Amino acid sequence: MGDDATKTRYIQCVLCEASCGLQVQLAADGEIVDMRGHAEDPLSRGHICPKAFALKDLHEDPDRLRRPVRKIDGQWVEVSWQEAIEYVARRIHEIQTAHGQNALGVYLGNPNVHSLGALTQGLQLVRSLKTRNVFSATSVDQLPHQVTSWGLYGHQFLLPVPDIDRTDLLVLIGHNPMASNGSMWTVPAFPQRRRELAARGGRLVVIDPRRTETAKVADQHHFIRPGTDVYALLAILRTLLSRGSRAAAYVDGIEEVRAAVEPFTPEVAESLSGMPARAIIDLADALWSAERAAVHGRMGLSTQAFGVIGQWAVQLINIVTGNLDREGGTMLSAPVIDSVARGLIGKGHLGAWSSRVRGLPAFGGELPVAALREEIETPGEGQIRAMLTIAGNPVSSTPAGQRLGDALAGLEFMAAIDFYINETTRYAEVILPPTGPLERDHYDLIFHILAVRNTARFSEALYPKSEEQRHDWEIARDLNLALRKERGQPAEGEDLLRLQTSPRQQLDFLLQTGSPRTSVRELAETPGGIDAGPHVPQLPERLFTQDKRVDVAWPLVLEQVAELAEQVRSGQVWQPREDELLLIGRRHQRDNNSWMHNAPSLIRGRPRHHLLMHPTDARARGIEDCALVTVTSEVGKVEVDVALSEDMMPGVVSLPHGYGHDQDGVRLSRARQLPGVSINDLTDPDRVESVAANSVLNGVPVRVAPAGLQDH
Ligand SMILES: Nc1nc2c(c(=O)[nH]1)N[C@H]1C(S)=C(S)[C@@H](COP(=O)(O)OP(=O)(O)OC[C@H]3O[C@@H](n4cnc5c(=O)[nH]c(N)nc54)[C@H](O)[C@@H]3O)O[C@H]1N2
Ligand SMILES: Nc1nc2c(c(=O)[nH]1)N[C@H]1C(S)=C(S)[C@@H](COP(=O)(O)OP(=O)(O)OC[C@H]3O[C@@H](n4cnc5c(=O)[nH]c(N)nc54)[C@H](O)[C@@H]3O)O[C@H]1N2
Ligand code: SF4
Ligand SMILES: [Mo]
Repeated sequence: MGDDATKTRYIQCVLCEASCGLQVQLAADGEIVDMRGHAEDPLSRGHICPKAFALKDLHEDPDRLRRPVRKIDGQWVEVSWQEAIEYVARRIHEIQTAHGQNALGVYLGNPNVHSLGALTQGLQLVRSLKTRNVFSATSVDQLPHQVTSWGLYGHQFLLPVPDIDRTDLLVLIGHNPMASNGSMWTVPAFPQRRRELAARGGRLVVIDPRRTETAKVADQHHFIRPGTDVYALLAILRTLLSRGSRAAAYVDGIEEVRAAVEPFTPEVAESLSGMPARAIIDLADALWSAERAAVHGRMGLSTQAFGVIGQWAVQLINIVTGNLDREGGTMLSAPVIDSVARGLIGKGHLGAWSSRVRGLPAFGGELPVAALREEIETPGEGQIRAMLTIAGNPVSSTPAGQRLGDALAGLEFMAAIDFYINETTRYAEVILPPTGPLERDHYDLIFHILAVRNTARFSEALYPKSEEQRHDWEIARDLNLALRKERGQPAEGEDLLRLQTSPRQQLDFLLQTGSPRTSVRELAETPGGIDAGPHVPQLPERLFTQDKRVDVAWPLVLEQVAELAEQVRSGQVWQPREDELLLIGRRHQRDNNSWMHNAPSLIRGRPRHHLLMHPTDARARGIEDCALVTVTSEVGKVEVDVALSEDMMPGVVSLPHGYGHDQDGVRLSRARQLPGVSINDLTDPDRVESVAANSVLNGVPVRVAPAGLQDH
């Protein structure tokens, strides 16, 4: 407890998947006078990172919208909630009536999964819009994970996570948790957990084209040519299968896999990936002989052409070494609210429909966002003529982003649910701003599924919302109700009841029927929440496959593995041209995708927008450190400062994403002063992953030259 003048509150940070518990000291006037990681939190154990302090900046940010705005004659004008909601509902209704339901496109951004109200009333709104043109940040991110879990385990959210607290060998591929704090894996306090791994004699191995912050604390780091992990992983799998298989009794199809990976020798893998054959064999041996080992592949592996094959191979490596569903291996959580078992999240389905223009497959009710621009720009039946974006910034975060922006400018109507006028929402006609993270109640329906320990934590709003504000769930509810009124189909029965039940009440019901049973009240009175212990084995019972077995010989994947083998045999494997470098992304501890650059506490310090480049590549092009260079890809060209770095694999350059805010119409006074460009003005929507069309954001071929030189 604080002294007389201050009050101690326990909340949760929602800025990333680590989901840290925070201890906040409030002065009598409500000012945050101290913030720290909550040491007693059973999941996050006191962890905090610089972004959490920026929650205060976000809360106080004068650029953050608190009332709806409407663009009238090019000027933003504040309007009442009623007027704004009714107007948006009417325009959506008019356009869907005139051109069909699919004429409305929806884009859901990442922060939706970090808001309880977005997952309750927000998703209910999306369903009520009845369009097939739903897109989200999933397809520039973790789609291959979900597809792989669906294909192997029968449910897109049966996602095993490394049991870092008990493993002896942790292998991370295309993942940089020292900066990102973990992903598809809620592992707060990664640095501390990594130190504990070392203290018990365990090892960390990193495979990444950049010597990242995580690579620097690893026992071993291997460079790999971007986009070629699949060859190294198939070679590791092949080497393992030559030793044997420790797959569980519920696993079928190992022999087919053994045959399929036969062509991928460590030597073939070395020639394509740059990872030495010796290192591949040694890593396979280490995985085979470790008592307990866990392999996790993340952004770098997902956002490449063979992202699903790569994620499948990761699962197979864990399966074949006997580490799936085993303490110290990769394990499934048993969350108090089991959104998977209770059917709150669908199992997933692939290709039930396809995008109109390019025929890219839908997964789990969503189309790949790489198809969004062409769906807006290509005339014909089913063309998108209006957009609703919810907590998303696709102009910054999806391939050829600015071209998408140009397409948004040509829409008949666009609305956004967002509290910033940024690179995307500036194209909207109406913006409906929800309350911010400190003004709303929260419970993680998603990240408890991915957490390294079973816990349950409720986070109560630190501040009440002001009279003028609305929560995201209220906006979604009111828009839903207004739309139904427009349609002459008022909401009724269970639907209406759910619309009107606050997320907190819905949560309470879920907690009271959870396991172990608890309640909002109990959690609110328990700082840090309850600890339901470490993970325990749950397979095969928890599988969603019909026969409760795992068939690893998944035809879709094996066909592609055969195709890859054929490409290797015939020498048809894609290679960049001689003058091309491969562009990859990166994250920094003090960036948060595209949207926290207005926070003074985060943009302090040395600039970090640079193109990182190996000195050898720079020398070959006559580029000096700190010079201005042009970077040209198939779709765009940018000018940016270069920083030479031995941490880069030769032949590879890196830009962070979420930069480049200085644009007309963007109302982010501080972010606009930040140097940097958007990497997604270089990434190419035509480059998509082979199974589910996730965007290929890494390994993009580019040419780099000193600025001012004519570039041919
Ligand atoms: N090249 C490249 N591109 C990438 C990536 C990469 O590594 N490289 N990473 C990809 C990944 S992993 C992701 S997740 C995506 C993210 O892509 P997006 O989700 O499209 O973009 P964000 O930058 O997260 O922007 C979030 C938006 O939500 C708003 N917002 C924040 N909180 C709330 C809220 O509570 N409610 C509402 N309604 N709005 C809110 C912010 O103002 C901002 O406009 O970017 C992807 N793009
Ligand atoms: N500080 C901070 N934390 C964040 C975010 C943030 O923006 N800032 N964003 C959050 C979000 S939405 C997400 S999804 C997570 C993502 O978390 P991470 O998966 O850790 O994301 P990145 O830092 O982009 O790491 C991807 C790594 O893959 C490497 N890489 C690129 N191409 C390849 C390749 O072809 N093969 C291999 N093996 N590696 C490759 C890159 O060099 C990079 O180190 O982070 C979350 N946490
Ligand atoms: S790691 Fe940082 S941003 Fe992520 S939840 Fe924890 S405090 Fe928040
Ligand atoms: Mo993400």
